[in-house]
Amino acid sequence: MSRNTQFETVPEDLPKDLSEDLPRDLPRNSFEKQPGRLVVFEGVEGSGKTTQIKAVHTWLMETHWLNNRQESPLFSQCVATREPGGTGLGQQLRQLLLHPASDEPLQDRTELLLYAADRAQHVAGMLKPLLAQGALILCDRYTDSTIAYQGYGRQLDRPLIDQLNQIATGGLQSDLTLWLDLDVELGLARAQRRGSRDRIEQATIEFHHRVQQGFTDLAKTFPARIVRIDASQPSEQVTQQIQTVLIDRLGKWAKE
Ligand code: Z5A
Repeated sequence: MSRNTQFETVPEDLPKDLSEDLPRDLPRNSFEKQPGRLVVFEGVEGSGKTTQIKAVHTWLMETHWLNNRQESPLFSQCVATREPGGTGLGQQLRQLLLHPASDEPLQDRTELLLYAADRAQHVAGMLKPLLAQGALILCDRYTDSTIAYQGYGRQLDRPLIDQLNQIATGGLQSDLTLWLDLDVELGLARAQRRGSRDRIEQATIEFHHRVQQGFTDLAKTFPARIVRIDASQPSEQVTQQIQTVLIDRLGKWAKE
């Protein structure tokens, strides 16, 4: 998908089923008064984050939360972005992290710091300004990925990771995290069907299982923020699960 772009067009093939259930009795907030919201998609490789962000964005643009044809949409715009690589500098860091030019091994702490640098640039340069303008942001990975990959996967010190996440985000947390839960082997098989594997996809299967354990533990620890989505279902059904969660959250946010 194209990243960091506001999707201006409304495609023809919208999933319309659930949008009819959207509540119509919203308070007339203008987005000058309403803060933006950060919705994060997390999960193992190939769990369908990119596919779902695209589908959910398309659906949201047709709803009254965002549709500019409505009198007062709740959000000023909907922006899809990702980590690593949500900014210009971030794209260079992403290249270093996933497709390094040199054979020199990337040390675990170097990897951690590069993800933190990408996040610091993303949060201060893009996420916070957009949220201040009342945007709804759909972000492919955020702080939980660092806990799952560098904490559980690389087994780096958790207090160090929490501290770096805090420094990089300035305390900005997601309003909602959708955890696309999928069996590790299935996800890797899906991702590998696309062709060449990046540096992290080439890690051992034990590494990927530890990452999955990380997401499982995080979802148990933060049940209000992290919602589990069954990502083993066909794509359209995964989208419907996400729509159901979002309709509930958007309704609550509209009343706050
Ligand atoms: N990382 C980290 O270590 N620490 C951090 O702090 C952060 C990240 C922020 C980013 O890579 C890497 O950085 C990532 C974690 C690490 N590790 N790796 N590798 P990325 O952004 O390139 O990759 P990814 O985030 O893992 O995403 P992905 O592999 O591109 O997968 P995805 O976006 O979740 O899935 P997809 O592209 O939507 O779908 C994959 C394929 O499956 C595709 O062919 C789809 O058509 C298909 N698909 C999707 N949904 C379905 C369903 N429901 N059924 C069947 N097939 C499906």
